[in-house]
Amino acid sequence: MKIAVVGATGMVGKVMLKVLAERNFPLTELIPVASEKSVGKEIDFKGKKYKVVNLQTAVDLQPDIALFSAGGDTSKEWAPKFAEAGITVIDNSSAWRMDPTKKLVVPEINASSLSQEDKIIANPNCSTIQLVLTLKPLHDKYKIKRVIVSTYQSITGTGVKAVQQLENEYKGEQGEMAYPYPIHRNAIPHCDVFLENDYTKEEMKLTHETKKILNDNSVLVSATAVRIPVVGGHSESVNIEFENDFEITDVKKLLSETPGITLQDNPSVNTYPMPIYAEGKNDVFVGRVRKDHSHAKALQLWIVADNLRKGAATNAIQIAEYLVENKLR
Ligand code: 11C
Repeated sequence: MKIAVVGATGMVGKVMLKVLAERNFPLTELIPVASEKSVGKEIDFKGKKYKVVNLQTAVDLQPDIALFSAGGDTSKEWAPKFAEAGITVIDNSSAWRMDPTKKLVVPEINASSLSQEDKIIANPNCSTIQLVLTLKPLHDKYKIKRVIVSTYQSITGTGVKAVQQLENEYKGEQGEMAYPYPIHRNAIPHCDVFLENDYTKEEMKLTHETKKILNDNSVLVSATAVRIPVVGGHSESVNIEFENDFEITDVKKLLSETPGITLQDNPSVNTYPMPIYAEGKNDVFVGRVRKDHSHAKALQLWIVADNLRKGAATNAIQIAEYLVENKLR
């Protein structure tokens, strides 16, 4: 497999390279792709050096799969060019996610819908992936009516500029701002841009993408997305209202048996997921699982995952692994 990583010098791109190496992806050639200013730079991958190329060179080199993480504009312009050249694109931006002709894939849930004809495959938003992986087994068993989610999102979701802003503020230095307010010692209830309905785009991604991945428009989702000065991962406080009755022991058993989820839930010894411990891990961590005392058919829980791994790079590479294993590429 010849694999191109588009956006190889970016935050997610670097994690993609790390995850490809860790998982021993069956790769015969790596094509790191980045903007013109990085072309010619060398990237170290599994002890070998690879030169960064531009997008057109990457198309000409004919990789089998291109993992895109270079922003929506680059994806909109270049994913179709790669696809036309017969290259399968797995795209981490929001450019194609809600396009009805494109699949939005979390492999544990809906990889089986993929076929050879899918040339541009969308990777969901980070905060959606960890939510939907947890919701899916619960929806199958108890039928979800409504989800209320509040997120506590890592600054790495915004990118290097945000990490730099936090570092500068921590050291008391002036610098470029990624956010309209200080992030050090703060919580900013504003991820991505505001929309006409006064929700943010990040919040509406949680609504729309969840419905698409669960393949059920009847599931209602209302979200509040908050940026906090954390780097290890995104956390989510989630309230889920079901159609059917449930037992808390059954819910915990179900979640603990779900591939991709690690249940960390033992209040008596202070066991619950936290981003500092999720960092660098591929799983989604679930804890604080309890009955909502204010509603007989509602469940309350807490979900944490490394947004650069399962929320981005790992999920994309799992899609690539599925394509290879099933000879769809
Ligand atoms: C964040 N979820 O943490 C974003 C980052 O739609 O792929 C990824 C944005 C996207 O702000």
